[in-house]
Amino acid sequence: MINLQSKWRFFFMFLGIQLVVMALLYREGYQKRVNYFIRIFRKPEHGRNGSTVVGGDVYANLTHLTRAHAHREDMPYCPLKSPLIAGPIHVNFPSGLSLAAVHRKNPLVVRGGRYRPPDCESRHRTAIIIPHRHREHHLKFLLYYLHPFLQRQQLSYGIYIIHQAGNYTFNRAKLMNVGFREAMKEEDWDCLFFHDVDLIPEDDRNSYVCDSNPKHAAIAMDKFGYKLPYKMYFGGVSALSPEHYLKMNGFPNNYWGWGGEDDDIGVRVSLAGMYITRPSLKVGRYKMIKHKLDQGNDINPKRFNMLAKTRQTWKLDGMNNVEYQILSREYNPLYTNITVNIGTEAGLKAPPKPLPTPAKALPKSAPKEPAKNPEVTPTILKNKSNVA
Ligand code: UDH
Ligand code: NGS
Repeated sequence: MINLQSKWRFFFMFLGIQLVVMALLYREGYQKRVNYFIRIFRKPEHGRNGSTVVGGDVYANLTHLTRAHAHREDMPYCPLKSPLIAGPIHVNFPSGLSLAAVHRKNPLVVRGGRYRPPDCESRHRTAIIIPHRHREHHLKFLLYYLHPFLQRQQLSYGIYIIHQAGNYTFNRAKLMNVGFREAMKEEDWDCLFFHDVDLIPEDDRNSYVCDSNPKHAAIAMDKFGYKLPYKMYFGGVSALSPEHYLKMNGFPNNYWGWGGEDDDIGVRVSLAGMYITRPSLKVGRYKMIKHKLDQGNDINPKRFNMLAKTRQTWKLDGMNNVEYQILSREYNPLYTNITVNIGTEAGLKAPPKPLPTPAKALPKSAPKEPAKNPEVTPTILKNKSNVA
């Protein structure tokens, strides 16, 4: 029979255990422990190859980083392998996320979406180039994950959004050419990541640093069952140094609409005497934010014919003939937003309009000079007539 005394003994033993557990939680770091318990109860995600991948919070490890001290000159180089790297990242898309909240989570990111590790001199300077139009919702999520992902890798980095103005057919590859030139004007980046807005990296060991040859980073996407869809696939996310980029004359300017431009870029790599490198399938994992084909980005019916001619066209079309007009450059807290008029197949300037018939003559109040390209309605014109 249990008497009153032993009841109290049990009670104090229970209390003692509670105190020990609480002390352990406190000592080991609250965040880390909570994550650990969450992971135990979360349903594990299964990779296609049977491997179980359980990701952690992309913001774990970063909270202790504080603002840089004034004398950056005496700072040591960052270690070869960042101690902040933790492997798989848990990616989900919670409703109600705002850019302001992403900004609050990333207090060390400065104007224009720039970052330098506060406690060491980074060994790498990486620019992220994101082609964009009407995907603000995706951009928010990408920024939420990409900023801490890059910080964990102890990179000096900048994020550039290259926003196609107007409603004319989208041109992903030409926007990348614009991004390359405009980013290189600002800083001597040693690596450029060309990054779709809807792809979220799921493992921070996927290094956002260039290789000795062009790298295809998004090799294992969830929508392809975490496998490469075909051997020459070069879409989604790729990384080139400025030397690689110029050696292959950049990307093609003439793929308007969906499809084929990434294959053309892949072919250019080998035509320029280089080859594609890739991370492992375990590390090059991405989750795609699901969406349908956008308005203004119809499937390009000419893409197969164009692809068949890449060997003849790559030296004639690319960085050496890219024409565009910068409409604005904004240094937002989380990214640099470059809005650009890339024109149409007919060129930067629209073809001349037929003269109005007398009956339809313009009213006197009409502007004397029509807009240069009626497809493009610039809302913000800060750096006018910046034709590259
Ligand atoms: N993008 C935009 N706005 C657009 C179109 C494309 O921002 O209107 C950018 C964005 O960065 C996007 C990238 O260009 O991630 C690639 O475009 P995409 O996402 O449409 O291409 P993806 O091949 O998806 O990833 C296509 C989905 C349906 C294709 C069906 C054809 N079989
Ligand atoms: C190929 C396209 C690529 C595209 C890839 C994946 O067929 O541009 O599919 O598409 N090439 C051609 O059309 C010539 S996806 O499944 O992401 O819609 O990137």
